[in-house]
Amino acid sequence: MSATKIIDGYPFISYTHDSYDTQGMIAHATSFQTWMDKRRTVRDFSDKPVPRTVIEQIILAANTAPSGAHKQPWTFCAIENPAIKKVIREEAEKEEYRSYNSRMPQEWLDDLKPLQTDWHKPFLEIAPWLIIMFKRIYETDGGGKKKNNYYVQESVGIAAGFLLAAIHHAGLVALTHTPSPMNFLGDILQRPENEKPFLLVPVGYPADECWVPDIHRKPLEDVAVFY
Ligand code: IYR
Repeated sequence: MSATKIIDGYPFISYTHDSYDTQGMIAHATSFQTWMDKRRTVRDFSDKPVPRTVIEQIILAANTAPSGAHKQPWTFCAIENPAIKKVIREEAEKEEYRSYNSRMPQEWLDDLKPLQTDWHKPFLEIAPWLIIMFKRIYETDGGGKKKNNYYVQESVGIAAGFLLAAIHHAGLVALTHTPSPMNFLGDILQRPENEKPFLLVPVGYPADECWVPDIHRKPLEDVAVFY
């Protein structure tokens, strides 16, 4: 049991966690970096089932993300029902067809060519699970009074990062998919007015034959400045 004390009327617990000597720290930091660098966004999914308990643990890991005033302004909808996945695919493809054929400027389409994406989204039905993150803009108290959450975009973005790391850690793969506009997700899943779709993440195993673009990550000197 950790020590507790009351500060200004609020409970605090003493905090300790694992730390390492310098060599251990370098080894941990380096091996984590190497392991994270193996994560890839995947579009070729297997339909092999993934147990619900794994998805629950992944969501609970994402739920550990820090958030503005610890409001945890997110809802994770986990979908394995084929009928719901089918409707989501149909609606997403309608929007994506319009995007690829009239909404996205040529410059954007050119930027996507190396990824070879198009409006077809079969993974929305093939992947065993779709996790859809909703951001909760506000909460309502018992009397129906609205209370805005804080730093919602940042908080949900961090939770999405944790989610992707948890999926990778479980030995599964994911795609960060943002059909645009994606309001149809709230309608299909009958989400309340205070929730807006943030990110659609198909989760599963990679297909037996799975190709990903030969992309490379920027080197440290291009992404970091030390003062
Ligand atoms: N939402 C579309 C287009 C798309 C946009 C970006 I920026 C990407 O990195 C990838 C795709 C789609 O999902 O195809």
